[in-house]
Amino acid sequence: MSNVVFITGATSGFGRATARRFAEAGWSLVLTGRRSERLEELKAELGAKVPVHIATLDVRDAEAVKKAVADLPAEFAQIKALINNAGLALAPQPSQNVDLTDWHTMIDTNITGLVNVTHAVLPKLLETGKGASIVNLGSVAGEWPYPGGHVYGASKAFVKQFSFNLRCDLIATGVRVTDIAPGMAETEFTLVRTRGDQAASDKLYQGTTPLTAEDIAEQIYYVATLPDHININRLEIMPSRQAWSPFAVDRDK
Ligand code: NDP
Ligand code: 8X3
Repeated sequence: MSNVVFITGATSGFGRATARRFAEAGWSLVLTGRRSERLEELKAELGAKVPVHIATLDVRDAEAVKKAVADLPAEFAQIKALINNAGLALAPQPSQNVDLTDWHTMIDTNITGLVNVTHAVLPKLLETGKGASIVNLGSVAGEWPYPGGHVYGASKAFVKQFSFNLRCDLIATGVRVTDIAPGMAETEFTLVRTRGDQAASDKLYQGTTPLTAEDIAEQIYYVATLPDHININRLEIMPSRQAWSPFAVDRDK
């Protein structure tokens, strides 16, 4: 039987590219996300190559997550890798101008959602044991502050620390945990963050060379397929053309 990877947020960006990368290597795919049509499209694309199971799923709904995992067909029930990728940023404006609902949506998706899926899938990974992996999508924003990062960055700092703490508990189980922390990557991420402003998204990536979804999918595949005795704790990846800035200083006008 082939290895099974369970991917959240497989309808776009890193998640979709990761589905394609694991399919290329012959893994069976469990693909989840809220947009059913996109899941159907991906199943139509990859289903000829490898077994594909799709489940329309909002990671914020703990009961639905539990049910999606409980309802996995037998052929997909022995999970070897969990890719906790579903996530989003909202409201790039300063904290003082942000709607509370946007903060809640980021917390509910990036923190609660990731925890919901981890809790539901963990027993399957423990059954697999040696060589199983949890790959969590953190961000450079979880390590480095920037204006407008507010709850998004804080949610990704949670992802980092949760990943490290999981490692402590799972040390003797064979289940590995990695926090992958990308910098600027061109996906639908900025379109979501700006609520559909294609011009703003294009402008952000214009005149530079952002990471691609495929770049990150390759890193995810790499950490999940290393020899069993290796655990990459955290992988922070930026485009060569991205780096840090000096500290901001407020001066008298
Ligand atoms: P995309 O917007 O292209 O993809 C995000 C995915 O998350 C979609 O498949 C979306 O599916 C899914 N998603 C969002 N909310 C939910 C939800 N409530 N339930 C289930 N699925 C959900 O962005 P990226 O591919 O760039 O982002 C993937 C991850 O990588 C995110 O966690 C993001 O924070 C992180 N990241 C992105 C970076 C970037 O610059 N692009 C850099 C660093 C980290 P659907 O809408 O169908 O539910
Ligand atoms: C997404 C990358 O730089 O917008 O996590 O925070 S960044």
